[in-house]
Amino acid sequence: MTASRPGRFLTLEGLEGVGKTTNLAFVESWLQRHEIPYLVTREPGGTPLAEELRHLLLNPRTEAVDPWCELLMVFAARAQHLNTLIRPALAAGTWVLSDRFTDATYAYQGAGRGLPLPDIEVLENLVQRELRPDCTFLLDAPPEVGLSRARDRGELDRFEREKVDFFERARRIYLDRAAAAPERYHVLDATQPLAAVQQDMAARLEALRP
Ligand code: Z5A
Repeated sequence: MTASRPGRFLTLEGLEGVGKTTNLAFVESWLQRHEIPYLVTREPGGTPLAEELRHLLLNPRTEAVDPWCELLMVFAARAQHLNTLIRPALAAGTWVLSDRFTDATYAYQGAGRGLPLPDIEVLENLVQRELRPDCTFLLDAPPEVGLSRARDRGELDRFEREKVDFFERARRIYLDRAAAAPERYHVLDATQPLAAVQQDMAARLEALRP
């Protein structure tokens, strides 16, 4: 995966409120300390057009959103993000750190909405071709942990309004995918204190250093 480009592609995944944003700042400070050029981005989003699509995806609306429409919007945003931001950065030797990526599509549109995983894989291959993250940190916790953190924040987005079993299914897929490709995923117990989570992350980051 890394043979033809010098930058590393790292992603953070997990249910809402598990600490993706918090730990992203930790990875960022690790990259700064090691003087590695990097950019931080997120999905859906990462470019002005993809951020507009994010807004359309997350905002609660009265019209029911068809799951296929949701899936295609996610991949439309991803195509823009990948081709205008991520690929050029990796080619230039910049490490890319993304808050969520395609694993979230398997979890939310696949397990959550019930769309067939092989159809998601078709879109993944079409849009991404060979590109996959080099390392994915999966912050794992029962849905109640993150949802209570998210609910403390106030206004809920369209996904945060889903019931707990939607998130249970999403969590299961995340863990299944991680178990199937342990060389790519690093599962972290997000119920631990932050210091313990980050100690675990630092060890994995050291292994990725050029
Ligand atoms: N989505 C999709 O459906 N399909 C896709 O393909 C993609 C995305 C890419 C984007 O939300 C939504 O898009 C997402 C799925 C969908 N659905 N939702 N909801 P997002 O990623 O922007 O938002 P989020 O997942 O809801 O993230 P978040 O709420 O910002 O949570 P977080 O970043 O994981 O957590 P945090 O903000 O770092 O931490 C939350 C609080 O917990 C904070 O006060 C921390 O200080 C605290 N915290 C964190 N870790 C700990 C530990 N270990 N102990 C104690 N307290 C902690």
